[in-house]
Amino acid sequence: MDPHDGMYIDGRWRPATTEDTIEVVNPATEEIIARVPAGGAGDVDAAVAAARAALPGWAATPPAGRAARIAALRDVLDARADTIAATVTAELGALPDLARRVHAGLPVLVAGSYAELAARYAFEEKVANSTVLLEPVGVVGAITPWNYPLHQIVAKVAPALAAGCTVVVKPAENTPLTARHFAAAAHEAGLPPGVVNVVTGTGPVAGAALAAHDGVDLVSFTGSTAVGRRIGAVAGGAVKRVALELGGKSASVVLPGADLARAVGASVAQVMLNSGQSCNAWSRLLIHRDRYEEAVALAAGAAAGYVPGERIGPLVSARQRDRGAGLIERGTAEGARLAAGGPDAPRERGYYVSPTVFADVTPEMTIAQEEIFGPVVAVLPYEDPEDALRIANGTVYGLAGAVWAADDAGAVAFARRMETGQVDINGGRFNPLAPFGGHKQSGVGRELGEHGLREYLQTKSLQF
Ligand code: TXE
Repeated sequence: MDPHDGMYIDGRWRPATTEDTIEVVNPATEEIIARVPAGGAGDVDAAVAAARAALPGWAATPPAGRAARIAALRDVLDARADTIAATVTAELGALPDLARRVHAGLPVLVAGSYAELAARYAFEEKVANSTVLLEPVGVVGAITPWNYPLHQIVAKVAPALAAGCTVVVKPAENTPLTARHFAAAAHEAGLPPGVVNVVTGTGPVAGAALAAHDGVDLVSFTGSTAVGRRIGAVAGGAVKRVALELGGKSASVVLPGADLARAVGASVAQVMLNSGQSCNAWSRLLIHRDRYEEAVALAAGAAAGYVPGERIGPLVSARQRDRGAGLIERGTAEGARLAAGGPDAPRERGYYVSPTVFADVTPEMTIAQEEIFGPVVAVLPYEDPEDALRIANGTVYGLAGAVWAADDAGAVAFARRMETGQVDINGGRFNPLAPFGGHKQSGVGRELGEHGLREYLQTKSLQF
């Protein structure tokens, strides 16, 4: 059976139990490129049953054996990177270079990091007269979004496998084709049947069924705060483990003495990456009042360089495009000044939004509080570093951020007081082992590295 005709359950491709389908649309052309089955509760049941049946064998596989399979998965993902990148371009709209470097490349790094971690991790600890066993939590329900379609899956599945858990993935509606490539890669990597299962479907049907399923021990969700709250409530009610990676409204804070041009250029670039559809986007740029206009001009100039269709792709869907354009209109209506871009569509076809920079933004405006998930930078002035800290911490979110200062020590002192899960210091480099996740309403739990692995482990202590 062609992998694009069914669901991956118990090590094989099989037809869905429903007749419903989901249309997959290319956001750059607005054309329907595929239809995939919209799985129902029956498909989720079958996938969870397969994952439960596979659990004892996989959990009992020595860590070195699990590490070898994860390394094989990394190798298959690496070997198929060009095909995966082309699929991400087709269903997400990511430009080819970004698709290859980040969308296809990053998961290879992450899978590799968990192959290494599984091999060397101490799944037993000594605590005085006790031995603490770190055991797999069990069956994981992974509900993932479309913004980094492969990374979001691998960032959950790789640590789950390293821990000895088995997994049912419910990928986002917009990007099921990348998820299928992942399933095919897991198969080719020789993971035993049932260890990894992929059920395509809608959030309210397949996603909700998975989150509420009695056979699932841990729900790991990445997506909107609204859905995350609901999943958290369901999981809490069932006394089930839950990890939530939700929205953000991260601040890039440029302190006096920092290299302004470098800080502004890098901050705009960070937001424009993936057309602004990153939960860690530094969508607020905080600048000292003395250099505010200079920074606005730099940001506007940088944004203007992101020509839609050439240097920046579309948003994933008409819905996301409309939401972004609506929030831009709201910004103007609430009194912010457009320094670049605006709500008008920059191209005739495709769900593009113009790279936009807002000046004269005050902390209470909607565009300074709500996640836009589009190529929009809000530049806010501050009076002094204490004021900057108040503004930076003044949202319900706390996922990421950046501090730019004359030296690292000054930036670190400021970063220590930020209510957020990850801060880049003077343009830090990405580290796939650094824990990623939210403070406040940005979520619960961490992904990546050892902290990401621990989410999938539960402890048992033996007293001697
Ligand atoms: O997310 P949803 P959407 C934010 C971002 C974006 C907004 C809306 O601000 O503009 O969310 O995006 C599944 N039970 N982020 O609507 O609906 C759904 O099928 C169980 C931030 O796309 O939360 C998909 O697989 N599952 C973000 C996943 O949840 C349900 C990434 C995410 O979709 C469900 C994406 C339900 N009732 C959006 N309803 C980040 N943190 O990176 C939906 N789903």
